[in-house]
Amino acid sequence: MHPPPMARPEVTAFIALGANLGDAAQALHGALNALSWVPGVRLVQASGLYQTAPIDSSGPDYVNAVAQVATTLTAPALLDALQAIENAAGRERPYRNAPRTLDLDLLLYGDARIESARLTVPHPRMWERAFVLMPLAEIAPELVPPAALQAVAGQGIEPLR
Ligand code: A4P
Ligand code: MG
Repeated sequence: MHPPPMARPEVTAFIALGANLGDAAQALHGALNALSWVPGVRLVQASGLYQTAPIDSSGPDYVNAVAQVATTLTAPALLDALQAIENAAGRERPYRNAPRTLDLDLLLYGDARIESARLTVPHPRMWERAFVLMPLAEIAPELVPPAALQAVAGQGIEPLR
């Protein structure tokens, strides 16, 4: 008799969602729904949607949001799931920071620090970006010091009406 496999403990992770092609708000709603169906991922909460000016990027305004999940997946397995959802939404990658139908970035995975070829966590640019920090502060204010929000205060962002 083998003992049953040990269940992995749940880890709290935060995911940034962004889109600026097609019906971006619909893409984000679809992504949240898809996330909630990934085995080993539990959607805990999501911020509202924000309309944001492109940063280091071109094209129409973005729609951005942040989701909190609890997951038994490893960080690389969670990234696989995020990329599968991006691909199912028709994501193409003609060049870096190209306009996109859907971008899902792993911001935080518990308190893990990861530097591998395909994954850097915490997300290296998150503290420079109002489109990440404002929705993150909405759902997890303890993670975003006021000074961090102030540092990105000049960037164009408003709740999507
Ligand atoms: N990768 C490494 N670390 C991570 C991580 N923590 N989460 C690797 C997700 N992916 C990570 O990503 C390229 C590679 O990054 C992946 O293969 C993965 O192995 P990608 O999604 O194919 O390309 P990308 O999105 O163009 O690059 P990246 O680096 O995610 O871009 P950024 O820096 O996130 O910028 N302006 C507004 N207003 N709103 C936006 O959402 N987004 C960007 C993208 C630029 N400007 C924006 C927005
Ligand atoms: Mg990305």
